[in-house]
Amino acid sequence: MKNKCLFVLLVLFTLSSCNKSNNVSSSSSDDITTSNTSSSSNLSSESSVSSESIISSESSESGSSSESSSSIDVPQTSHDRQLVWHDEFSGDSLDETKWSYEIGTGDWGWGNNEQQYYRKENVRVSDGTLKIDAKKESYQNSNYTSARIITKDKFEFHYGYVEARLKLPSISGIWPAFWMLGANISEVSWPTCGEIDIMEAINTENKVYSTIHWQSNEGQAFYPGTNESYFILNDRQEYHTYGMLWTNEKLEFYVDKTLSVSAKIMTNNNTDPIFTRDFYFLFNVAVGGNWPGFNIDPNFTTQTMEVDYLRVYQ
Ligand SMILES: [Ca+2]
Repeated sequence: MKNKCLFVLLVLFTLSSCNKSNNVSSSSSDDITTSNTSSSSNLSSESSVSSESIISSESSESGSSSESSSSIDVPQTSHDRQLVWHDEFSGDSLDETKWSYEIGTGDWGWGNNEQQYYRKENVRVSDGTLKIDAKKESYQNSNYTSARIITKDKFEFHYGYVEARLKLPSISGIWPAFWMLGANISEVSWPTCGEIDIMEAINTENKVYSTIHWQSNEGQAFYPGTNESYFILNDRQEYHTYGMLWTNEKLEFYVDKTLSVSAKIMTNNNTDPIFTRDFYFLFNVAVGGNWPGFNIDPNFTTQTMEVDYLRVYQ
């Protein structure tokens, strides 16, 4: 749920429309039905993560693999998937054949009243990981800097199993995110393009959120709400895997192979089937904003989101 009011006509959406609580919940929309479980099932570790060819990171936390996989189709189907795109962040700079930078403050703080200025300088790649550094430093008219990178026009896709291994910052005012936007955003703007938030976290909460946003007849809609779409993680500053299984029927979000949130996509209705189209990835770390608020820790100096890999299987 980052983003994006910047693309929205003010006459239609005020800034507050980016606040989930003010918006139309998908519970009133029949195009998306959902279930939300905190720990219903595990992905077997052999199935989705472990392509033997990828060994750059010791996936020590491969999740519990003992769970029977018969209850969901993820293990069986992902077992047959092939790695089609990935970044292991193994070089010494960001691979710009895969990623582009978004620079500046966007409009209205990227639609969220975010306080940071995004710069290339806040991205580092070293020791096999990507680092996005949010810093307390004055630049242009901002008091903080950070970075936001996207795969728009470089890698866009739909369907498959996606997984990133992340370490997240945790301090009052911080807002790291691993998410996606519809590739047609330039033509139809947000939220018509659709948004898939695979992982978001704010402040020092022990929660990681997964949410989808789209345009409904009533305006911006999203699922689930902030009160129910999270997964409890007491150590988000440590590495965890954040996965998403995307089929023509549903989006399922996983933390360490455990199902967190599921949203069923029904395409045989009168709603634009946006989640059956191409999306692109984004990583960013915002400082302040409508969702985390503006109580930024005065001791904030540098906070880093670290990414070991991002992999897509189809
Ligand atoms: Ca890596």
